[in-house]
Formats: sequence, structure tokens, C-alpha cells
Amino acid sequence: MLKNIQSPKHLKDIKKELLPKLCEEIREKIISTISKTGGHLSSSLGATEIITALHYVYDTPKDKIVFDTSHQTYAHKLLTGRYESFDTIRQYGGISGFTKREESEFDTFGAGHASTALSAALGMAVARDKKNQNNKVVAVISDGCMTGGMSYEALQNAGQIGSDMTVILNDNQMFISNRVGALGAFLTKLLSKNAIQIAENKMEGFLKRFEFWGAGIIRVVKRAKVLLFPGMLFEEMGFTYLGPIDGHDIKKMVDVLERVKKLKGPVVLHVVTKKGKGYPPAEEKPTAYHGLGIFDKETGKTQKKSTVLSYTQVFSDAIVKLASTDSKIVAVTAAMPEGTGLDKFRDKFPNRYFDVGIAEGHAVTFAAGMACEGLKPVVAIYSTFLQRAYDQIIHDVCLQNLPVIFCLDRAGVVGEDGPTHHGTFDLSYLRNIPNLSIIAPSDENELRNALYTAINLGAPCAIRYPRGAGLGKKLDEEFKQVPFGQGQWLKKGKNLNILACGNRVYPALKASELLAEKNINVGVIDARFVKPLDTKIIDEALKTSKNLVTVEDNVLIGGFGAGVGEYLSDKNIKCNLLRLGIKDKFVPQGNQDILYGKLGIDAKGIAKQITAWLKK
Ligand SMILES: Cc1ncc(C[n+]2csc(CCOP(=O)(O)OP(=O)(O)O)c2C)c(N)n1
Repeated sequence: MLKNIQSPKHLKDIKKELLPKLCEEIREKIISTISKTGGHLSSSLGATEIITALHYVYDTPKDKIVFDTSHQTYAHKLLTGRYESFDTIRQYGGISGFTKREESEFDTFGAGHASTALSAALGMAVARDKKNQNNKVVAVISDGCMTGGMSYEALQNAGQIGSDMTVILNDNQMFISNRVGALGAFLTKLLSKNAIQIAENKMEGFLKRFEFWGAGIIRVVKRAKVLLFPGMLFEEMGFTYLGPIDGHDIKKMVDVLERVKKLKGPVVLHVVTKKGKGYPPAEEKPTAYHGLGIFDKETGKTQKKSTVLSYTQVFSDAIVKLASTDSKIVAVTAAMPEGTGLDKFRDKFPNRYFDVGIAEGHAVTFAAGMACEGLKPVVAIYSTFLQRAYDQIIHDVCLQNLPVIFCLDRAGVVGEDGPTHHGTFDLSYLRNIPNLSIIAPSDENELRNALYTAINLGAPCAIRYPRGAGLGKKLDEEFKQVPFGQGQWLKKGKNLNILACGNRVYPALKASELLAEKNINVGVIDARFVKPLDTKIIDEALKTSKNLVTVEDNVLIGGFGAGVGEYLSDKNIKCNLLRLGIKDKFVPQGNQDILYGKLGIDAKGIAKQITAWLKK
């Protein structure tokens, strides 16, 4: 059936009885494809029936379905004309792993970061009202994304505005990792014994009355609180709450949605699903199969990991080691214990570990509070997600000069997750903040020492490091202080000097070898600190040559090279400066090596750009 569905129109031709079989086909296609490409498996498997039922019942794309984060949308892609291109998912030039407006008219809102769906859906509902149209708007959000503050901001605003919109709360009792927080406990309470059966009976009664009496019944019911759950969080926000219902019973889902579609005002339908549904390895280990690389479909085994430690692993071991001799160190993650490597810290120091949910802004201010009282908080958040906490970094941490350490994993180009996830803005968004130092280690040993240095600094400090394996460097037995604000010469040169930072240092070194083959003698400096900038080393470099090249995997605007340019301009130093990095465009998805090549900041690209520049 699946391959004949080019759009939801064809889906509607399928008999309701055959929908369970169609869902099996969708799962099979998702599992076989993702086993070859890697991707977000567990969440998409769990949301298969919800998505199929939505496209079956609603008139998409006229009716708008907005997915939160959109990592669960593989069934949506398969049902909306992307069956043929599905094999290209997440690859360079292929379809995105997330919703993307330019990819399909069915992708009503692009996402990748959490907790945006309710706000966007409300905006669409209001726009519809203003245009006097009658399309439906549905937001699909899982329990994890409900922990993000923006979801509550949207809920309370939606309750106030009162526009028609439906929120499907996909409750799989998991985030990437185990569920944390009070909201989870609240949802769990709703899932007590027989909850689904009781709720279904109640809901049946409610929907029948609605169908008979019309919209007025909602007001009456809300006032009397007879059919719905009294005191419910959503009810108090002005929503009509229905559920919980079994989100894998597709026929029931279709039945309920057909009736929910007619309800007025904001509605929450609480749907219970299982993460990884239909693929035993993912059902057993939903966290491991949340997002993963290539795997063997039959056994579920993933490819052997590289023997070289990743930056995340090195950070993970280092923070545990440092914390074992310093009881003031506490660690904060925003729902990413495995991704950031803080899982080891959690297991070793459960009382000094805080998973705050998908709440980056709160994580930072929470850390600021702990720092006020003498603790040494280490906040580990991916570069891209820390964007969510910008004001908190400025206003709550740096303005008060509090010693909070930010560990920005996945800085630079991250690969297949694409533009929503590349950590290519942090140097620009952090460099302009007073009191904040920024270290960009060039290898995993430097990362370890950077962490040690930052923790002893007594002031705010950000360390940014890339996704993936380190360089296989030997780790120092003892932690060493990185000389504050100092870069280091890796190689002296005559014709030109490259000042590189972070993971572009070694490609720059390699580029110097390629240039040496053309008789261009190049010096290379590992900047280490993006702030404060080592101006002495820049002056030294300019003594040997007036040609200076900066390399970074950050956007050029406001980045590391821009900082060097500011210094040269402020001091009125005359020289030739070439800044290599990311131009003023969003970086697409694709394998990291391919992307660095396309951006011209791999070794070959650096050498090529320098050669062309020298010719000019
Ligand atoms: C702002 C932000 N922070 C962190 C993430 C990383 N992230 C992606 S999915 C996810 C968990 C989502 O949990 P849930 O909403 O329950 O969805 P599920 O995968 O369980 O369906 C997290 C933390 C993100 N995408 N955006």
C-alpha cells in the first residue's frame, strides 16, 4: 500500500480496517532505511499511528499539522510524497530528517529545536481566524518537549486567545533519556491503572454530548468539571483535555480524531505510545535507538564505534575525575545526559547532577544561582541549544561575573542533522559578552586541560568542541593549566601565518604541508583562546609576514577572524588578512567531511583558498 501513496489523498482511499497493515509497512520502511542512513528511529516508530491517523482524518495540507522538534516525522514524510526520496534522508542533497518548509507544502513549520510547535500552531490558528478561513490546526508534541518553557508560554496564550486548535500530546514516558521532572510525574499519575479505559468511557460521553448540544457544552462541562479531570493543568490553562487514549490503536485514533476535529476552542488530546514501537531492540533500549548511526536491521547491532575517544567521552571522563577531588563541582544538563557525556557524572555523583528537562534558559540561570552560593556549576549544552539561553548567559551569569562553566559540545558543523543543529554561531554570540572567556581546544587533550583551567578560573568561561572522534592524542596524566589567553606556535613560517582555532587547527597544519609543496612557507598558530585574544602572538606573526589567515568553523560574521580583524583595525596595523570560515549562509545537512570540503575549510580547501588569495 505504502508505495502507492503519493499524497494523503491516496491514504484516504484505504479502508480503515487496512490501516494497521499500512502502519506495519511504514515501520518496515523506516527501519530498513534508517538502518542504512542512521537517524531518529525510536520517536518516529512510536508516532506512526498518530501521524497516519492525522493524515487520514484531516485535510492536509489545507489543515495544518505542526510537529514539535519534528524528529518523529518519518511516517509523515512517507505519506506526503517522499516515499521515493526517503532513502536520501539526512544525506547531503537529500531530504531532511526534520520538517522543512521548502521541502514540502505538508511541512507547515520547520523545526529541529524543541518546544516550538504550540507557539507556531497558535500563530497559524490566529492567522486563519484573521483571514476568516476554516482550516484546522493541530500541534503534535511529546512529553519531553512539554518541559520547555516556551510550551507553557504558548499554552497560557492559547487559553487566553481561545482559537480553535488541537494539541496531540504524545506521551511515551521518555525523553531521549529517562523522563525527569514534575510534569512527568503528573502525566504518570494520569496513566494509573485502567486510566485509558476510564478515560475512553468519559470521553465517549463528552463527545456524544458535544455532538448533540454543540460547542456550548464545553463551557458547561468546564464550569461543572464533571466529565473532565478536575484541576487539570491543561484545563486551568483554558484547554479542553481529553484522554489518555492508546496511540497505537489506529482505528480508535481515527474515530476519536474525527470527533475531536469538530470541537471548538483549544483542545489537548493525551495519547499514550511506546517509544521504539514495533522494533524490539528499540523498544528495549529507546535511548540508544533515539538517534543512531547505521545498524544491522536483523540484530539491531550498531556499527563498531571508533577506538579513538570522542570529545564527549573525554569531557565525560575529565569532569568525573575533576569532581572526585572537588566537591563544589556540580553538573547541569538540559535533557541530554548521554549526548553530553554527563551520564557518567550522574551515575557517580547523583546528588550533584541536575537534568532540568529541555529547559536551557532555566539551566543557565539555575547554574547562576548555584554559583552565587559558592558551587562550581558546569553546564553542558550543545552549541546549537545554548542559543536558547542567550539572555540568561548575559544577564544572569556574565553581568554578575559568576563562575559558571559552559561546555558547548557539537560546536561547528555537526553533519546529518543539518542546519537546525550546526553549532556554527557560538563564537559570534559569545564573543561580545563582557567577562566571558572562550576556549576552543584543538584536540581532546587540550579540551581536558581547558576544563581544568576553566573550573579554576573563578569567572564565566565557555569551552566549545566539536562532534565526533578526537584526534587520538595521548592524554596527559595530570591536568595542566592552559596559559590564560595564550595561543601557541605549532610551526613557524615565512610567507604567511595561519591563526586557527578549535578543530580547524589540524586541517590548517595539513594545509601548510600542502602549501609547502608549492614552496609557500606557512606558519601555524593554535589560538586556543578566542577570548581573550592572544594579541602578542598576532604581533609576533606579523613580524615575520604581513599575510595573516584566520580559520574557524563558525560564521565569519562576528566570529574568531572578525575578532582578529577588530584588533588589527583598532591598533591601525596594516597587513593582509584573509578570514576563512562559514559565509553568511546556513550550512546544509550532510556528512561532516563533505560539508567541511564544501565550505572550503578542510585542509585542501584552506590550501586552495590561500593559494587563490596570494595570487590576488
Ligand atoms: C532546544 C532543544 N534542546 C534539546 C534538544 C534535543 N532533543 C531532541 S529530541 C529531545 C527529547 C524529546 O523528548 P520528547 O519530546 O519526549 O520526544 P520523544 O523523542 O520521546 O518522542 C531532545 C532533548 C532539542 N531538539 N532542542
